[in-house]
Amino acid sequence: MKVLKYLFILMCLSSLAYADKNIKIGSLGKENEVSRVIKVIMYDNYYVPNSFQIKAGETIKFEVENAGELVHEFNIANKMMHIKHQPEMEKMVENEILFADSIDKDKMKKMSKMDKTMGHSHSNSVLLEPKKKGDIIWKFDNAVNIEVACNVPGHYQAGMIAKVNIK
Ligand SMILES: [Cu+2]
Repeated sequence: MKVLKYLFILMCLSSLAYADKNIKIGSLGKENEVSRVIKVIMYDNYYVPNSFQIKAGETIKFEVENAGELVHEFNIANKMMHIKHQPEMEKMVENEILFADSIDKDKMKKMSKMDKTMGHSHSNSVLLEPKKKGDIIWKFDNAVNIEVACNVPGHYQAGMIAKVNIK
């Protein structure tokens, strides 16, 4: 019996990992399909609101404002994608593209010609300097483990995460 239980737990764990890797996080939405606008304010290091209730299939326009004193990201993904994205952000810091409170956009453009990851052009993300605003339109699929998070080095670890509940 013990072995069976162990096997069952193992199967659950591996299917979870599998689901996370192949999960659909949704897709870039179209302006004319927007069913709801949600205003989000980013502070150091949290979001207001800090959770979102979404209906599966809904297209949301997030109007994001950075009211903090640091650069922040509004990135819609699952945990695994966030963790994967973090070294890219670290590389942007190392290459002096991303600073605590600013982004060197000229350098970002130049570097992205050599290394695509340096361009930070992800459809599921907006990266904003303090006092800047940005929009992101996202069509949500019925998915689990979706979270909005900031992957500027240290911020995810500091808890800059907003839960997304899709029903
Ligand atoms: Cu942040």
